Amino acid sequence: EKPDGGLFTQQRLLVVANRLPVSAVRRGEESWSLEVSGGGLVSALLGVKEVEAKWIGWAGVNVPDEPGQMALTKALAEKRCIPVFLDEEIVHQYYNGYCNNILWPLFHYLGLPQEERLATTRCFQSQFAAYKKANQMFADVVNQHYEEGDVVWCHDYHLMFLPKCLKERNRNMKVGWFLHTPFPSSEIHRTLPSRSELLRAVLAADLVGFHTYDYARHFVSACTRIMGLEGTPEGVEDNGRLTRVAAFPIGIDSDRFIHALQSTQVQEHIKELKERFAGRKVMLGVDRLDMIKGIPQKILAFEKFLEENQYWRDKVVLLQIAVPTRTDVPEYQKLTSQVHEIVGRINGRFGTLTTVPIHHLDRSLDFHALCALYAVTDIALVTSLRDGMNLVSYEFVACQDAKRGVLILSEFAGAAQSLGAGAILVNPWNITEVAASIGEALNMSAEEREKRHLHNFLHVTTHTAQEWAETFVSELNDTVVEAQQRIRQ
Ligand code: ADQ
Repeated sequence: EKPDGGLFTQQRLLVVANRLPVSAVRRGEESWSLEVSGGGLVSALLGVKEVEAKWIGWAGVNVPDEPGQMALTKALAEKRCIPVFLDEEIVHQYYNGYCNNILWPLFHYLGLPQEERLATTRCFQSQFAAYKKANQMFADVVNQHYEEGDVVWCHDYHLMFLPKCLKERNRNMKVGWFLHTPFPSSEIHRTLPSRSELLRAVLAADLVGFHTYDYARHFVSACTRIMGLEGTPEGVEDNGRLTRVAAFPIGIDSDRFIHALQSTQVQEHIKELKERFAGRKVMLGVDRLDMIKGIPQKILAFEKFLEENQYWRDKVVLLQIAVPTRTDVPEYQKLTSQVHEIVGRINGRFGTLTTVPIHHLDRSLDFHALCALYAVTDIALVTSLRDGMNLVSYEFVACQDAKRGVLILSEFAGAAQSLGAGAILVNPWNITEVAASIGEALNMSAEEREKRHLHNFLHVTTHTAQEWAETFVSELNDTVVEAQQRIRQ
């Protein structure tokens, strides 16, 4: 039983994230159609037992008029979602600017091109002001819906200011914050002009969570080195108040994938794919088209492999599925053309009249098609330059119980810490090493593949998204109870 017994059994969870797990399309002045996205976070939170979850976030659309806002609010309420309305200027400065142009590259150790760095430095103050304003707008909506005893769980780098905004209004609110990206070394974080203000805002939370122990350690070091606070095994202490800091590695809803494999839709896709690629080994990459995913590096490594292994040229195919994201940002447009150019060159070089070595798709696949692809794959290639965790590697393992394929995994993905023993770990910057690992995977014995797969499958099916969410929420409840006990003593 939980320390706060009865309260926990009826507890409500307010999940606050930049984006709601729905996409909204306007059909008329007061009419909206909504599609719920079934990502890992959604199933994770639906699976938290004894907690009723509500979502608070931006619906991803600009709704300047009141009738439209009211109609959308009503439609979202049926999906347990509460909207935060952000206007275009705020979205531009807060979301495109501070979040995606400053924090995202910084947290993934990616430098900006020189001219952009200077431009970013110039508009830094206005973007940071918009960031704080947007976080305050999220806090206002949380406050309107908060009831005593609720747990408030803030997500990701978009909302680092939120814990402070919430606690200023109500210091008894139970507030947790979780970061889905890496937290970089303190030497990187200290280059950020608003470094201390951001850290202090996060420290207002009761519990701060990261995917890995390393990210948690980097965060604690940033607090101690940049702000002179005290780091303890439990977290960070500031003037006698402890903020608990810990690692909570996320997982996936593995049952959803395992059950889907039995469905006729997936079985039909599998049959088609097997016929299509008969006689060839299938290698797979599934990524959002983002700099952090190391897609050009992956394709260049594949080229090197083909260059050095003539035998395999017509016996292996790389399927690279890349969903475009942030398509209005020039850097992302450049990345798309770069990938297209490399793929075109390699297909021109190694293709024949009837086959090409790389099939590249710029689009998202539906869940069943994705499961089928994972199931027919012999080698998954995850070459992120940095990645908080990387759930694609988990999804691949969940769908591989029949085939027992090999996972080639970047050592810079959080998943390297959990699936490292079963995968072949690589440095994605070293394309010679990645090319060699493709050869190793293709030649790996069935026994070795079996051993590695079973190790990873056990991990993926026991460290699920539901377990992740449950552990975080229960730890947050315990942390608050312990803090109250300390104060009473
Ligand atoms: P992402 O950077 O989005 O997430 P990841 O964890 O791999 O990265 O999740 C991507 C999700 O999108 C997966 O569920 C995958 O199936 C889906 N997806 C990707 N490409 C797709 C395609 N072409 N078609 C259909 N679906 C596709 C951020 C962090 C990660 C962290 C997660 C969760 O960057 O490091 O693991 O949050 O915390």
